[in-house]
Amino acid sequence: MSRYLAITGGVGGAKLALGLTHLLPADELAFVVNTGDDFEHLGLHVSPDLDTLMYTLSGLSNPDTGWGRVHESWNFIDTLRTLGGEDWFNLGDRDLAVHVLRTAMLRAGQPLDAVTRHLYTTLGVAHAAWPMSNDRVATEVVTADGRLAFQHYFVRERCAPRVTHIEFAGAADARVQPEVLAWLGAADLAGVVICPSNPFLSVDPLLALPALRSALAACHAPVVAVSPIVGGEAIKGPTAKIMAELGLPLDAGAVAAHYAGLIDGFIVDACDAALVERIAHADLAVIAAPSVMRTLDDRINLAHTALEFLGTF
Ligand code: FO1
Repeated sequence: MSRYLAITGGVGGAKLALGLTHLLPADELAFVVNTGDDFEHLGLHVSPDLDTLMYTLSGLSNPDTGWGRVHESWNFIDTLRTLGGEDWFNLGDRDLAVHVLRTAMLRAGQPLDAVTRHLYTTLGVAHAAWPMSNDRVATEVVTADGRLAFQHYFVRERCAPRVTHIEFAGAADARVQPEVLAWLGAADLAGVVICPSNPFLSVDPLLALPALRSALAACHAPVVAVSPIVGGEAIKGPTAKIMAELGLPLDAGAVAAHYAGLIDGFIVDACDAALVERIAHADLAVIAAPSVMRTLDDRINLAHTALEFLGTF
């Protein structure tokens, strides 16, 4: 048996994650998920990236947004609005049940990984998805308008403020989910995939955990990342805007450079084939392949490409 670990954040990462689950059974594939986006809102513990992956893998994701649940209704948030409550973060009625239950279980003393396992299992997800840590790590976006908690930057301010830098409060002391370190050190680990999530907002929180970063750097199996930048633009979300604000060149090469020392392989989109030779070097193999995931077949094909690529090292 060979095992694979996939690192994922939000919507883009979940799409490739779904493709991977179509190719690998639950005992051969597990996920480690960003929790830097987690926050306490209206008294509830919300874990957006864990939920995006959960809804995606259980076939319940909202196809229009990529986050939240399909066939959602909005009575709660509409009523909250009429009462003058905070309505900038859209909590759907069905989704709300997840946040209420997670919060209750956490308050009763269960750790986040156990709560996550319960939710995923009851929704029929067989593959393990571990929060990167049970300890609180909070992504904070330092902007020209001041420091903002992640969801305030991302949803309330619609990523408008200019980003100066990004911090991960609590990361230095957070304990990494032990199963993640066990998989990274396992003799039968065949590869690690860094999904095409935002490198700065969604993957960096995991890499900010010192033990996770060093385990990934020391991992004996190959690590490949898929570029979220295609043709100089982000498929979705603010990646390109943030790269411009951080003074980075707007192409896939800047993402590969960001992961330097951690990855052995890098997948750029077929339309960026001209970048392959420029990005590749003695320690980094680069391939170009279709990477825009509109359909389930696109997701499975990209997953297949990533696994085949891992097999070449
Ligand atoms: N994203 C939005 O752009 N607007 C929302 O109102 C919103 C609500 C929301 C509720 C639950 C949830 O699990 C995710 C939600 N998201 C929303 C997505 C979330 O902010 C982002 O997907 C991630 O945090 C970035 O990866």
